[in-house]
This record gives sequence, structure tokens and C-alpha cells, in this order.
Amino acid sequence: MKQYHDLLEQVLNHGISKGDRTGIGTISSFGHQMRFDLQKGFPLVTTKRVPFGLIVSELLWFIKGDTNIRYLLEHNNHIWDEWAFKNWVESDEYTGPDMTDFGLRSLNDEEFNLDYKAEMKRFQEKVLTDDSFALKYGDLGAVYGKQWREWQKSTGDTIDQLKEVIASIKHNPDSRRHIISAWNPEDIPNMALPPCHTMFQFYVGDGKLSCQLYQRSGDLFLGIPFNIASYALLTHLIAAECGLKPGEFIHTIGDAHIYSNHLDQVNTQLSRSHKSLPTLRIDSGKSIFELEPSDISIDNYEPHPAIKAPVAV
Ligand code: THF
Repeated sequence: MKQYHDLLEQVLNHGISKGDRTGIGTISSFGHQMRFDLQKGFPLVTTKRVPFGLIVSELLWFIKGDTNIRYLLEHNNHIWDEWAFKNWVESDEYTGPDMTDFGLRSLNDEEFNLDYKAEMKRFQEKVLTDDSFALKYGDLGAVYGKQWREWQKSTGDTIDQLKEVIASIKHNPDSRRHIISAWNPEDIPNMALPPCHTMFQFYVGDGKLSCQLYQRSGDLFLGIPFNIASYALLTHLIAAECGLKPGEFIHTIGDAHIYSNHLDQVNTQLSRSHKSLPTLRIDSGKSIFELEPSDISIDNYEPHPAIKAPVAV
């Protein structure tokens, strides 16, 4: 994963200081590309432990077309909690302590952080146990799963982009239109967060399936290791579905940034040496639409220890 360290170094050394939506501040640089040959091992970062199980349950959640965090909570996956929580605490029905700007305040105010944690725990319990609450406040709106599987047409019916792309890869491999878009301008106001991975394209050559992602915005320390592994996994799954071998994953990023409160972590990570890449194991002859998280695992992953960092909301 030299490509990933090179990008961290490039942004660290040549990026510019830039404010952002979250108020934390970043070092940022525009327009970068990394290539990963999926024949040379599975691209899971080895210079810190990356929780692969969370990547699997998030990707299967997208593939199911689900947009409600209940499924993620059932799989102990909390990476989307803050965005659903935000809708809840900003709603008229919420009567607990004021949670305005909880992302920033939980970092800077220890007393507030305790209230926030208690409130978040209550929220998670309610999404898991109360169906009507979950329907209303567990849902992130028209995010990835919805656009991939049920893009809303003006005529009333919907488009299943994932099924259509799998069919076009199988029946018309040379096509230059194997594209899935999550960027639906009309639906953006209905999303908890506009999609960061906005569109991706598949390419078939030499019996191999490659994928290129255009990501408009990338949190290099926390999000990008997840995004690389997630799209590499998706490429493996679709290749298996279509009887192809995995080729390359090409990751193109618009605003590539390091949050100002991740700098110590990035420097720690850059001081570590790379280990050999793990391999992916998919235990089933199931179709991509039937896979369960327990069907997918990783072998020979011996990374350096995890490095904690706060996520910007
Ligand atoms: N917002 C920001 N600021 N960064 C992101 O990476 C991001 N995402 C998704 C949506 N908004 C984002 C959410 N994806 C983690 C990883 C991916 C996320 C969100 C959070 C994270 O905190 N990872 C920790 C482990 C967490 C855990 O164990 O629960 C890590 O150390 O990797 C980009 O798609």
C-alpha cells in the first residue's frame, strides 16, 4: 500500500490549509489517483489495523439497497450513527439536552461528551427496538443503497443500477457504459450526507474486471482505507458474479484531505513499515444479492495496531 502512504505524504507536504463544513479544518489537495492490482493481494492498509468486518457489513448494506442504520447496528457497525443521530436531535420530537454541534463539542467539552454518549446510546437502543422510531430516525434518506438499487425516475418507477450493470458486464463486456452513479442532484436535499463516492465504472479486458471510482471528497486517514477496501471487495464480488477474475481498482479522488486533528496519527502511521497484503476469502456459491457478512473474511492480515482518531461530523 505504498500508493496510500505516497498520497498521505503528498497532501501533508504540498496540501493547502482549508476550512470545511465540519469546522475542524483540513490540509487539502485536489485531484489524485491510486491504482491497486487486485491480483497482488487484497488492498487493506497494513500500517494500522482496519476493521474489515465493518467494511463488509457496510458494503452488503449498500448492495441490499438498505438506507436504515438498524442493519448496521445489528452487525455492531457504528460508522454511520452520527448522521442519523443528527436528524433525530434536530427534530421537533427530540426533548433531551441540547446537542447542537455535537461533533465539535464532544471533542472539546468533557462534560458535554458524557451527555452526548448517553444520548447516543439511548438513540441506538431505540433504533434497534422501536420499529416506528427506526423507520423515521434510523433512515439516512436517499443515500447509496437507494441510488444503486432504486434510482427514482420521473415516470414513477425505479432503476436498479446494480442489476443493470451486472447484466451489461455479462452480456456486453466491451461496453463503455458500465456505470453506477450515486450522485442524484434532485435527491441531494433528501440525503443525510451527499455521496462522497459519487460514481464508478467497470471495465472488462483479458477476462478481468476492473473498477474506477470517482470520489468527490476523501478523508484520507479514516475514510479512504475503508473506501479502497470496500470498492476492491465490490470488484471481487461482481467479478465472481460475472465469471471474471478481479483486475485493478483505480481510485480517483477530488478533494483529498487530512483533518487537522488527525496529523499526529498520520505521522505515527507514516513511520511504520508495510506488511504483506492479506487475501480475500468468500465462502459461498451464493449470488451477490444473497451474501451474508459471515460469508466474507480476510486471511493473513497481520497489521500494525489500530490508531484511534475522531471522525468529523
Ligand atoms: N465523514 C468523515 N468525516 N469521514 C469519513 O470517512 C466519512 N465516511 C462515511 C461518511 N462520512 C464521513 C462514514 N465512514 C470511520 C470509518 C468510516 C466512516 C466513518 C467512520 C471510523 O471511525 N473508523 C475507525 C474505526 C471505527 C470503529 O471501530 O467503529 C477506524 O479506525 O478506521 C466515508 O465513507
